[in-house]
Amino acid sequence: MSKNILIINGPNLNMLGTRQPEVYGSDTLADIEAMCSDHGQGLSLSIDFRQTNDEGEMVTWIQESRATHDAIIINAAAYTHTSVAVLDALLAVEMPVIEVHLSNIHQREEFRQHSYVAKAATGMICGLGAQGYTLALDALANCLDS
Ligand code: CA2
Repeated sequence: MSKNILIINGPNLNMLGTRQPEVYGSDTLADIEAMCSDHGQGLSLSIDFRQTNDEGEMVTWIQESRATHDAIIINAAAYTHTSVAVLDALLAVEMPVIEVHLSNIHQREEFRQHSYVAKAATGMICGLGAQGYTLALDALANCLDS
């Protein structure tokens, strides 16, 4: 049976492709969703791709996923660096979590170099742009298989 993967995108990622292409690339979030759906099909993973600008909604989605999904890929965007609430929710679901960032957060401002999400993540991919999402799917296919 195919596994259900929840892909969560945080605040402002709905603006991808419209500004700062030198930092975040020129793909829109819809382009990345299409890439993930295609790639997921090849791995027999079913993809539930979402974006929110609301921290509470993100926490609720993570909590609910326990009953409905097998693993999470999360680009929590700015909440990565600020949200203990998102961290606590991720720790509570007890399922594989892959953290993704389009940019290399370790080459950027100091405040972006700390991630609360990392504490709950099985692994983290950053700096590879949209490809980070498909690499995260590969990692999960591997990890859910074993
Ligand atoms: O590199 C990433 O994926 C980030 O998670 C993106 C976040 C940033 O706060 C993190 O430090 C790193 C920002 C997403 C904002 O995306 C925009 C895209 C286009 C125009 C404006 C914002």
